[in-house]
Amino acid sequence: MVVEQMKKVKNNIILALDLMDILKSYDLCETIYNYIDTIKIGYPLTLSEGLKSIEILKENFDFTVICDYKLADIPATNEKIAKLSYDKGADYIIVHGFLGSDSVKACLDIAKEHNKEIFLLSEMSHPGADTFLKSVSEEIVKMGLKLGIKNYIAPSTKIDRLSKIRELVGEDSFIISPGVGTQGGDPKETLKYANALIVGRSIYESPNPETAIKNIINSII
Ligand code: OMP
Repeated sequence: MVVEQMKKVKNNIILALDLMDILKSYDLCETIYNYIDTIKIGYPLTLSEGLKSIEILKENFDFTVICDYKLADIPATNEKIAKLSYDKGADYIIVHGFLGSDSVKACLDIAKEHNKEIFLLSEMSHPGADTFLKSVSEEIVKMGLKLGIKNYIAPSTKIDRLSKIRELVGEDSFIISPGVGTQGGDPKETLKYANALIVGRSIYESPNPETAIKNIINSII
C-alpha cells in the first residue's frame, strides 16, 4: 500500500496551471518559478496541447507535478489514465472518491508500480458540490483512510468542511486546498487547516503574476 504523504510545498502555494496554451504556460512558469515548486496540470492544458505539456514543464523547471484529471471511472479506465499521467511525469494524480474503493484502489496500485502517490478528492469548492457530494464526503474520507491514503483535497471556500476533513484525517495527512482568491477562499484562514493552497486564476489572470504570488505570500506570513 502507498502510504507516503506529500512533504512540503514551497511557500505553501501550488499553481493551478489552467491556461490552454503551452507557450503562455511556459512564460508564466519562467516568471514564477522562484516562488513555486509545485504545479497542478489538468484538462485545460493537456486537452489543448497534449500530455507532452507535462514533460515540457517538468523537465524545464523541475516542478513537482500534480495531474488533475479527477479520475472518476471504472477501475480499468482509471488505471489507463493513471498510467499515462505517471509515465508523462506526474508525481501525484487526483482521484475522485465517490466512485468507490475499487476505482480508487486501481489508481493506488498504479501509483505503487510507479513509486508515486495520489490525492483523494471527497468534496469540492463550488456551491453545486453541496447538492450531492457533501453528504457523502466524510464517508469518502473514511474510505481513503482505510485504503491508507495520506493526501487529500478539501475546499478553502467551505472552512467548516475543510476543518472537518482535517479532523478526520489527522495531522499526519497532507491537505491541499483549492478555492483561494477568485472563488472567495481566504489564504490565511485556509492554512489553519490545510498544508498548501491551490491557486489558479488569481495568479495566471493577474496582469502581474509575480506580484500576485508575493501578495499571497505576504498575506499568509
Ligand atoms: P482557481 O479557482 O482559478 O484558483 O482554480 C482552482 C483550481 O483547483 C482549478 O484547477 C480547479 O479545477 C481546482 N479545484 C477546485 O477549484 N475545486 C475543487 O474542489 C477541487 C479542485 C481540484 O481538484 O484541484
